[in-house]
Amino acid sequence: SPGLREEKLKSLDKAGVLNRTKTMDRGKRMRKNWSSSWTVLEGGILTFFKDSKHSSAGALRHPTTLTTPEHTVELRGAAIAWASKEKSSKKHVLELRTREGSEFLIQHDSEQIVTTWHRAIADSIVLMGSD
Ligand code: I3S
Repeated sequence: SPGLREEKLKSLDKAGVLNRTKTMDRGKRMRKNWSSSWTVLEGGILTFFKDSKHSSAGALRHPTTLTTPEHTVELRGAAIAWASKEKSSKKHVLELRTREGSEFLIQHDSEQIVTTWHRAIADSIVLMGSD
């Protein structure tokens, strides 16, 4: 039911600081520009905020950056996977491809943190479906 799906999606909500770069914009390759970003997963939408300067653990919504999302990614029809070595020399890198053919790399030096995000994003994608 829709209510159960919403409850399941809500259980996957999370927020934290990640390193990220956009590498593709609707099929067009972009120059990498890694930056640290306050990142929020909420209701099947992933939002990268502009800066992570004042991030605080525990707050899902981040007051100072709430108004400045840099990228909003609708996870319906998206795909997430561990990035191949050719994509980046960094460790623990995820590759997120959107339905529109954009691509983001997501990274953190902590494998545990990246693994937790991987699961939450992958589970959200399944719940959002592809239709
Ligand atoms: O895919 P690339 O070109 O090796 O990515 C690197 C560049 O984005 C580099 O910036 P400059 O092109 O301004 O030098 C970054 O500093 C590197 O971090 C990028 O490589 P990694 O392997 O870290 O994703």
